[in-house]
Amino acid sequence: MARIVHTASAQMGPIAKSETRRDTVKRLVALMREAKGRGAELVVFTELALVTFFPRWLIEDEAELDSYYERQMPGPDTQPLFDEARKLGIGFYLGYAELVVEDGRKRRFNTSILVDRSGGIVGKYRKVHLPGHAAPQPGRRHQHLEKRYFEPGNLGFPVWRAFDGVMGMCICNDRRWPETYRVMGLQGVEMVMLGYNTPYDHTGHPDIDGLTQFHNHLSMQAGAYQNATWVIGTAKCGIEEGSNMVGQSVIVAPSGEIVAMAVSLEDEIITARCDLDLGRRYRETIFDFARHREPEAYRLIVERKGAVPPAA
Ligand code: CDT
Repeated sequence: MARIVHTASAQMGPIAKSETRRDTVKRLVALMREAKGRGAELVVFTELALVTFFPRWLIEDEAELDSYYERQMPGPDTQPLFDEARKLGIGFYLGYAELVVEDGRKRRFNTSILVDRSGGIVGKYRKVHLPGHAAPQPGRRHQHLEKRYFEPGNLGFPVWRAFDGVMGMCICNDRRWPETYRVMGLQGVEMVMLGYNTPYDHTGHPDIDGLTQFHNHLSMQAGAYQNATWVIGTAKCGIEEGSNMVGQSVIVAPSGEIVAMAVSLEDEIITARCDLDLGRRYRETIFDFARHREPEAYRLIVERKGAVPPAA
């Protein structure tokens, strides 16, 4: 029997600094309802979906910084999302800033969860590849202080059996790294969900920044194709507190083809009928890892670090 997951990407327009979490959750619930109305059984929200992208500022007051984080999930403000999911019978991916006491200390992670159709948490992922800086950079209009506000994720790249398939998660900058997809690909992932907040000026080099949209799609399409997996990429976009962020949320098939793409820079639902068996024809032929990967060769190359002799 075909394993079809009707999936939605719920792109978000800007979240103002002044917007309350409660109001943002109302927006998420409205998007969830629209996704369900269009036949989706799984909706992918964005990275840090509950608040404005606060790493763009240096925040020195700890109480202010803490206010952007969730201490429990669900908590009082996010419970309506879980209640609605259960009522509608729709699952979701949600990105948020997580504050926990672990190993006897306060720890901060850029986190996502996967929730099933009954409102139960299936799995949690913590962002591994943190971009930006730990200290403010002089001369930049907007900072990108993820290395200051988060620790690298300590949960690896697990996959979960859910929605009749093998599901994986990553977050924003992770999508640019082949290791992200390959570690999940080696575990047989069939759908990778991710959210992103990508300012157009993220490198500070105009020639690279001019390719922001291209690189956004390139990384997700390559990750999908090379690992025979669906990739659902959901933006927070538009001009948020003066920072211009890329949209073009996409649903990418295991062929690497984009099958749905957002066209606005606002809250917008896109959907696709994702056949989880579509990856098989790649996994059993060109990307049959068991037959064609050469782990021994990779190991030798890594061991011979300096294989290219330094110039005389
Ligand atoms: N949020 C996030 O990870 N954004 C990065 C761009 C910032 S780099 C300073 C991204 O890879 O899209």
